[in-house]
Amino acid sequence: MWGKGGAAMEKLDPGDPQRIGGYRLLALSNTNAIHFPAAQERYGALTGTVVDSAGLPVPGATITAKNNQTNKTYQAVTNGEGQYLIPDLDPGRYTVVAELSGFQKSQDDNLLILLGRNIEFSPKLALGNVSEVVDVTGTTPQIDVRTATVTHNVTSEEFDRIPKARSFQGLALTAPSVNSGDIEGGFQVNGASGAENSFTVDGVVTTSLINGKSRQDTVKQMMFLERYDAYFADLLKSGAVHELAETVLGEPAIAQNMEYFNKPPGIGKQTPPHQDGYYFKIAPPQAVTGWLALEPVDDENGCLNYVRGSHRGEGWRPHGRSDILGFSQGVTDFGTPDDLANTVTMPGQAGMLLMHHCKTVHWASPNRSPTRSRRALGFVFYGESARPDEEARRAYQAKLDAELKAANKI
Ligand SMILES: O=C(O)CCC(=O)C(=O)O
Repeated sequence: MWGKGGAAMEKLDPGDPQRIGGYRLLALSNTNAIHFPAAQERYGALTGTVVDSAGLPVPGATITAKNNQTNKTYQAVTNGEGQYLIPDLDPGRYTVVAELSGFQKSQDDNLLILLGRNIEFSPKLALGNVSEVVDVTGTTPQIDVRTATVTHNVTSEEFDRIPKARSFQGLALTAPSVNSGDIEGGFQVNGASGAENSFTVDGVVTTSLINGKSRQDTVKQMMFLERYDAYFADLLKSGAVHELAETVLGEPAIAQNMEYFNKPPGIGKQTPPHQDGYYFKIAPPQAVTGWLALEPVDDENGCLNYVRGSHRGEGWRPHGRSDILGFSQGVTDFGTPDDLANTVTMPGQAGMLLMHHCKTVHWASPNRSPTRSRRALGFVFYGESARPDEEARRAYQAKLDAELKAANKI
C-alpha cells in the first residue's frame, strides 16, 4: 500500500492502489470573445474593397485571414470592383494580409472578427515591392452596416474586467435582450423561451439534451495538458504527485502526460478493464499513473476499480478492441475468479489521489447518475529505467492496423 509520507513509505508496493489523500443562439467562446447573437449565427465575416493609392479598385488581390489562435487560414481574391468576402469565420482575432504583385502588402495583425458581423478590411495598396508591408493594425472600423442581425459580443478585454458569475454563461446576461429565468434553458432571448436557445463554445455545440442549458462538461478526455498550459506543466512536473511517483517507483520519475478524464452525466461510458502499460509499450514496465478526483466519486458516477495484486502477474493480460473512445483496448479475459475476488472499489471525495502501477488491471463503470459528472486528472510517469519497447510498439501497430482494416476504417 502507498502512504503519503513518513514511515508508511518504507512498505511501498507500487501495485496496490491506495487512496491518499442557445431566436436563439448564445455563442460562447471561453478563450477570445464571448458573443450573444439574436439569430441562428455561428460565424462572422470579413469583407471590403481593395483600392490603390488613387482610390481605384484593385482586382486580383489576395486576401488571407489567419486565425491567431487556431492558425486556420482562409483566402479570397478581389473581383473586378476590388471587392471580396470571406464568410463563415470563427469569431476571434485574425492576421489579415492583402497582397498583389507590384504593390506593397497591407497587413492587420489583430483584426477582431465578431459573431454575426461583417467586419471591413479595405486597405489602400501603394505601388512597391510585395516584401514591403504596410501595417494597418487598429485602423479597421468595427461597424457593420450590412446586417440587420442583432448580436452582442463581449470581447476578451471586457471579459477580463467585468465581474463574472459562477459560470461564464452568466455573461449572457450582459446582452440587452437576455433575461434569466427558470424556464428550460434558463435564458430568454428577446422574450423567446429558453428551449429555443442553442449554445456553442468555440464552435462546439454544448446545448444539453437533458435540460437545454449550456453544458461545460461534455468534453470526455484531454491529453498532454502540460504542453498547452504552464499551470498543468507545473502540477505534473514539480508537484507532490511527482514526488510520490518517485517514491513508489524507487527511481527518478519522468513526467509523460497529464490527462483529463470525464464521464458526463447520462452519457459517460465505461472505462474497460485495462493495464496502462499495454498502451505505453515500455520495458521494463516501470511506470505509474496518478488519478486525482476533482469531485466526489463513487460506484454510481463511475469511480475506479482495481484488481489488487494484478501488477504481479507474468507479462501482460490479453487486450482487444473495446470500441470505447479514448480506451480502445480492454482486457479480453477479464472476469476470472481472481479478478472478482480481488476487486477493490475506490470511492472518495474531491482531492482523493490514487496511484497505480502500469500493470495494475483497473476499470470504471459508466456514469449512471443523471446529474453528476465524474471529472479527474491523470498523471503519468515513467521510471528513468524505462525504455521504449520498439518490438512491442511495432506488433501493437500491426495489430491495430489489422483491426482497423477488418472494420473497414482504413
Ligand atoms: O478515469 C477513468 O475512467 C480512467 C482512468 C485510467 O484508466 C487511468 O488513469 O489509467
